[in-house]
Amino acid sequence: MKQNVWNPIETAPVAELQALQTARLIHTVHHVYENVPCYRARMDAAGVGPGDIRTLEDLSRLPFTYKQDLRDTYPYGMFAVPMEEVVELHASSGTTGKQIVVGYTRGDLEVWGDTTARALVAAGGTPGSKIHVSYGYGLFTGGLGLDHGAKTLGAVAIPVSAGNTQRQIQILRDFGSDILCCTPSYATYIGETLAEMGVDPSELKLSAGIFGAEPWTEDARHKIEGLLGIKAYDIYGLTEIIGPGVAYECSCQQGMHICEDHFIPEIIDPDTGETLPLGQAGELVFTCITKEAFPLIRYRTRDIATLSREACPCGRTLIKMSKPRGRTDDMLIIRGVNVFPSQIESVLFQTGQTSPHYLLVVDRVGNVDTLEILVEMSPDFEFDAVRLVEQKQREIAESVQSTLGISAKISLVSPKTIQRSEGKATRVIDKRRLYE
Ligand code: DLL
Repeated sequence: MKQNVWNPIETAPVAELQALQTARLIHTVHHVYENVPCYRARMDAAGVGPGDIRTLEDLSRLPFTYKQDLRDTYPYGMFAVPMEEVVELHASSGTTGKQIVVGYTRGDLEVWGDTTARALVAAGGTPGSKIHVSYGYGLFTGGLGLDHGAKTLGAVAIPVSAGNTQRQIQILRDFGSDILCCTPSYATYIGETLAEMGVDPSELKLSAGIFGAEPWTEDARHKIEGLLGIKAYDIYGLTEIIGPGVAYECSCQQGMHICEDHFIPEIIDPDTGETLPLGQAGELVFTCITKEAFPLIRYRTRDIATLSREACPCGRTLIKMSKPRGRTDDMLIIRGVNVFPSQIESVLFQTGQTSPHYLLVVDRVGNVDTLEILVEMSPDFEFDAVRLVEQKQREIAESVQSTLGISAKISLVSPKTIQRSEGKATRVIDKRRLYE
């Protein structure tokens, strides 16, 4: 099932790719050592000079970069070029702490456009396709990231940005959008609104969606595909590395291909920092090897995933990453049990008659952690029948207990009571943080 690819490097022999990575890594290590005081100091302290990095194996000799480093050098301390060469800035606030700022040269924007164009082509995009971008425009990288890709491809960017959902649907229908780009939670919201407005998905030209910026499950994929009548593709990225387009899915959907000609991935044990073999789950770490303005070395993403070099039927040779299970800092520890919100989402989908909308409320009563799962029932659920509600709550509690090993209070709530998201959904309220 060979597919169209945007850039021939996507299907290059691995040896060729690795030779390219090696040359680019050597160049970047010199670049950061000469231009970023933080890297020079780190490398000096670790006793590694740029001349010591000659092969891909040498990468592990370099020190890690942490989000805290970017905060400590806020706003421009990690920039590796003078501001005269920077043409765009973006920022990410994250859920906690000071925001970080990233910059792009003209060359960096070309790389970014190329990587997101790969994602668009992998989802069936061609020059002339209408790309409806409902990721937020502004300092968030989602909107402009896909926009750069659409223009690079020669497709038509429709910069709708997030919000005003009924208008989104009008534009989808009237403009004849082919590919929808937004977060999976917003795609669900758009799909539900479509149904409420009585618009049949067949009235749209939409064939695919490119959804990312937050974790989502395979069940969520099927739900969105049904609501919108499309094939749903995953896309991964983070502001610090470039934004969306670090990795993207092809139609085989056996993982996301990492643009490893630009970003070298590693998986490490988050506790020891030790590099783990392919296939083992751990923290994703990226090294940028072509960035000019903001090249990060061994950046700790905190995302937990696996890597695979298994041949992909699409013909791409780029290494694949699994859907990130979540971030180490999103992982909840409830009475000593580690659980990611996405694992709870899977259980909720499997119990049926629930909608994809839920909220986890974690608290501490006395010295004991408590978990309450608010979950919306689908509109066809008979809410008035108390016995049915109690039975469903018990059923979900038992599934959570048997699958994840934690007890939780389940509260079924009526449809449309959990707030909808136009960007990244808030799934957790951890009240324990208030006591820290
Ligand atoms: O979310 C960039 C982006 C925009 C990616 C649009 C895809 C589409 P940040 O706001 O810096 O950047 O957040 C990055 O979001 O470290 C992951 O934890 C999470 N994330 C991004 N894509 C995915 C995905 C953008 N496909 C953080 N699946 C990352 C799961 C994702 N988590």
